[in-house]
Amino acid sequence: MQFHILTLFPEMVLTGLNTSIIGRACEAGLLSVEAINIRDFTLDKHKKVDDYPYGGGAGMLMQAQPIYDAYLSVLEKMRTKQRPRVVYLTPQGQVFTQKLAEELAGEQDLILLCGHYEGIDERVLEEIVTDYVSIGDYVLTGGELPAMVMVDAVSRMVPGVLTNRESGETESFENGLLEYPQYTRPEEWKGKKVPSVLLSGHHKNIESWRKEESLRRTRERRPDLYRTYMERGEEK
Ligand code: 4G0
Repeated sequence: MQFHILTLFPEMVLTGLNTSIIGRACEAGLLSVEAINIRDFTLDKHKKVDDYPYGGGAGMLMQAQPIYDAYLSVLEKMRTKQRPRVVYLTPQGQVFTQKLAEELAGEQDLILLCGHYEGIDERVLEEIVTDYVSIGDYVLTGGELPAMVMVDAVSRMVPGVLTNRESGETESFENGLLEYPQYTRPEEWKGKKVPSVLLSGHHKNIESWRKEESLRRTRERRPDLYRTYMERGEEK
C-alpha cells in the first residue's frame, strides 16, 4: 500500500507516522508514506497557494492549480495506470469507520488531500476527489491530523503490518461490540481484585463472562452500537 499525502506541512505528517508500528511496516516494505508539498507546485513567484473567495466572505481558499499539479506528479510516479482513490479530509465528508479502513486497505495507492484555511477551490475537488471523508464532527486547523489517523487505521488492516499478537486487538470492533475489561498482574491493586473467574482457568465461564461484560459496556457507553447489535441478532 502506498500512501501519497498532499499537504502544505509535509514534515508534520512524516514525523508523526515514521514511528512505531507504521514505521516498522515501512521498513519491512509493506507500506510507504510519501508527503508531497503542494507549495512546491505553485507557479506564483511569491510561492502563494491561497487567495480570497469570489463573492466575498471570511478567510482564504487554497487555489486549484498547485493542488492539481501536485496530484499529476503522483500519477506520474505510480506504477499502475488505474485511477487512484483520492480522499479529501473535510468536516463535510462521510464519517470514517473501521469498515471504510478495511475497504481502503485493499487499494494499491491512496492519495490523501489535506486542506487548510477555509477549504479548497471547488473545481479541483470536482476534478480529482473520489471520497469526502471526516474523522468526526469537529473542526481542526488542517487535514493533516485526520490524514494521519486514516493512514494509521488503514495500515493496520494491511496484511502483515500487525503481528499475530497485535492483531488480536482488532477483534474488539469486528463483532460490533466494545471490548470487555482486561487485567494483568498484580492480582490485587489499591484494594481492587481481578474478577475471580479470570483466575479460575474455566475457559467456558471466562468466555461467557467476557461476552456479558462486552454487552454491558456497549449498552452503557455506546447505546447506538448496542441497538444495532441487538437488531442484527434478531435477523439471524
Ligand atoms: C476542509 C477535516 C478542510 C474544510 C479537516 C476545514 C476537521 C476534519 C478543513 C474545512 C479539518 C475532520 C470547511 C472548516 C481542515 N477539520 N473532522 N480542517 N472547513 O475530519
